[in-house]
Amino acid sequence: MPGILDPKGILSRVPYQGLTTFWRADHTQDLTGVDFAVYGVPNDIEIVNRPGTRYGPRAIREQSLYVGFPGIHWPNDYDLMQEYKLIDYGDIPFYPGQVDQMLANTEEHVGLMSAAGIGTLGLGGDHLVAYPAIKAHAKHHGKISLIHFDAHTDTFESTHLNHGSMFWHGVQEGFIDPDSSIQIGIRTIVPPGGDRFTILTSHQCIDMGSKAIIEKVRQVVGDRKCYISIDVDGMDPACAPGTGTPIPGGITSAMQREILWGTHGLNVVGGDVVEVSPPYDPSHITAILGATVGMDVVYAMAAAPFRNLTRKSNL
Ligand SMILES: [Mn+2]
Repeated sequence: MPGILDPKGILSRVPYQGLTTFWRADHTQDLTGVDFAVYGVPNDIEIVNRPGTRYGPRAIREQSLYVGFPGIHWPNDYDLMQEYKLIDYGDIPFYPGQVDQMLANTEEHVGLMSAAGIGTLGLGGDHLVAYPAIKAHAKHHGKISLIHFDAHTDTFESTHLNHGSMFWHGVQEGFIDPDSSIQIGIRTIVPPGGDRFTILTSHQCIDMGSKAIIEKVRQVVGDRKCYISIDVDGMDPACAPGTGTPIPGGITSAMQREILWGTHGLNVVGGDVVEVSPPYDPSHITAILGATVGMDVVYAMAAAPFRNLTRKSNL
């Protein structure tokens, strides 16, 4: 008697039951009436250190079933799934090892979503998967301001696109505006030219505290169209051990989340959670964290003024 025993459908979200999609969203590529779409890009072949992020999207999806159960993603006061249409688009298709195909297909699929007015959340995959997604959004929204969490700036000049050079390429190609972009949690060398971005090292962040960081983010980005890219290695390896290039001395997951809550009201067009590498984390805590901050990004997209969304109810 499911209708009687479970009038709000809460039991259908029991974490260990049923098929796995992100946050139990419907798996479809039909974009009709969709507000937000989550997609995976299981790519990890042009990285500079340890592989494994190809398993990231699946692990984040699985752990997302434990996040926000039974429907409220604390500290938000409403169930996003009840108020808006969120879908799990599935993974972007590409033949294993074919990075050019991954880039082209990601750009094309995210482009379709962006053109339909949909806010996107990408699940990496290594950080290169952010490049085609931002490029696709820039085609519809114009130059993008980046809110980038990472231990590394990923602005290294290189003839090749990889997970440490893609934001240099994004600036060169003109779809990322470094002057209205901010990088948070950095604790590795800043390459020449990389300082056009506003940079907060992890140690500055710890000194400043979340409120001052949020103020800085809002000041740098303003009301521009922005994209939130979360490399989980921006957080300390104690919080996110399952990643390819961990650097000790990062911000905490608590600070990461507080900063994301502080992005409500900014014009967030899309975002991603990248570099979750399950083979290095048998506890799955990194994937749980990936799902948690991923949902935080979706809630931030729902609060973007340009989207002008109205909730279905006043829950
Ligand atoms: Mn990165």
